[in-house]
Amino acid sequence: MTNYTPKPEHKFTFGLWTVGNRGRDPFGDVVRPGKTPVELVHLLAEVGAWGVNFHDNDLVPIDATPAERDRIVRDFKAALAETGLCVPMATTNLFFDPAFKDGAFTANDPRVRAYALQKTMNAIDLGAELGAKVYVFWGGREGTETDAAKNPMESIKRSREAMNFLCEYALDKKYDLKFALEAKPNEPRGDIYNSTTGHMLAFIQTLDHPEMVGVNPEVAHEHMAGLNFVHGVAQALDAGKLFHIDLNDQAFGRYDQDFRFGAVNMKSAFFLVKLLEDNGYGGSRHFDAHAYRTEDYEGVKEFARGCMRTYLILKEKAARWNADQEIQAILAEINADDGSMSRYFGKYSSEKATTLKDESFDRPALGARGLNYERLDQLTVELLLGVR
Ligand code: GCO
Ligand code: MN
Ligand code: MN
Repeated sequence: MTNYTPKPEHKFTFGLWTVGNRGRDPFGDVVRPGKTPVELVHLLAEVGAWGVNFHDNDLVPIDATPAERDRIVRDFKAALAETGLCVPMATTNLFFDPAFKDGAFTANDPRVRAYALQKTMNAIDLGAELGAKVYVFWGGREGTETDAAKNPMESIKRSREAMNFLCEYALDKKYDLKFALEAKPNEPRGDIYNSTTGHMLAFIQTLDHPEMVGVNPEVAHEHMAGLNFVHGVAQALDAGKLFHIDLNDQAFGRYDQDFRFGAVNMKSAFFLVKLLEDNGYGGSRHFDAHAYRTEDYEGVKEFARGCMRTYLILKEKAARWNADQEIQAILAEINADDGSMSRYFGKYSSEKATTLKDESFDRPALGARGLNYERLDQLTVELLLGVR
């Protein structure tokens, strides 16, 4: 029987804003009392997390004096030292303050754009001081409700200029930091720029320092867009760009629900964990989610424990799937290759092209062959349901 206790090597992390979420929504007020960052670090240690992430203002209020900042950071460091938690990732809040109502790096007002750069440089300093190695950018307000308001070409240029400036800043300061860009199709803006992980991957290639910039895909965000998250993450892995990941869950077609990992789409959560584990993903497993609004802090701990436990159960299921003889026999059959076609694959040559054009194929036989995917999927379902 496997032990599903989280350990440091699993690299499970939570943001201060996740377990610290107080349940406010557009229709109702907070339902849980506030906890300080120090209290949240202790809560995370109690449930067995490895690391804690934060936005600048989750830790230091936006209007704190330098003396207050220093005291808060000192207390936070003491809590980290006491509990053994680390800070693998930090990020900037560029969405809450009314100054950012029209965006940060893409706002039409140049003073807002300059303030956003200043705020981000200070937040990068804070993250680096606490040991963060990944810096996330989520531009929740970088978008429009009406395209009359902003020129989309100009917005792309502004986003690029901001990322280039901040890459140079991190290099100038000699921080050991990589950037991870997080896409979301909408919410809070009507439409957000670079709306999917695929858009972000293409955008990164246009930057001055593409090597230090990757992605932070989030389950809920790709599902909001109706996309297959596993495929998006595979593309990021293939590009060597999966620097971070936001795990949660979400019913298709809904607003951003931020449910506990695996709470809704069990099968896609399984194939995601299998993808990450089979391919040796070495980064944080960050849960960007929060407890139901119905919960008190005991429920919040249940939520956090549940995210990690489900991940570990799915990891065990993935190992079982890889070891299951019947499943593997079907896979072997599906991928059978007698080598007779190998001469046509790989690098192009005009000779290859000519021989391939002369080859004859039994098209009806190709189409008539049953592939046994029904059996394969049912075996997967039974394995997940615990009867295999
Ligand atoms: C959201 C986003 C955020 C970001 C966070 C880190 O939908 O609100 O997922 O939670 O991940 O701001 O940059
Ligand atoms: Mn989100
Ligand atoms: Mn997120």
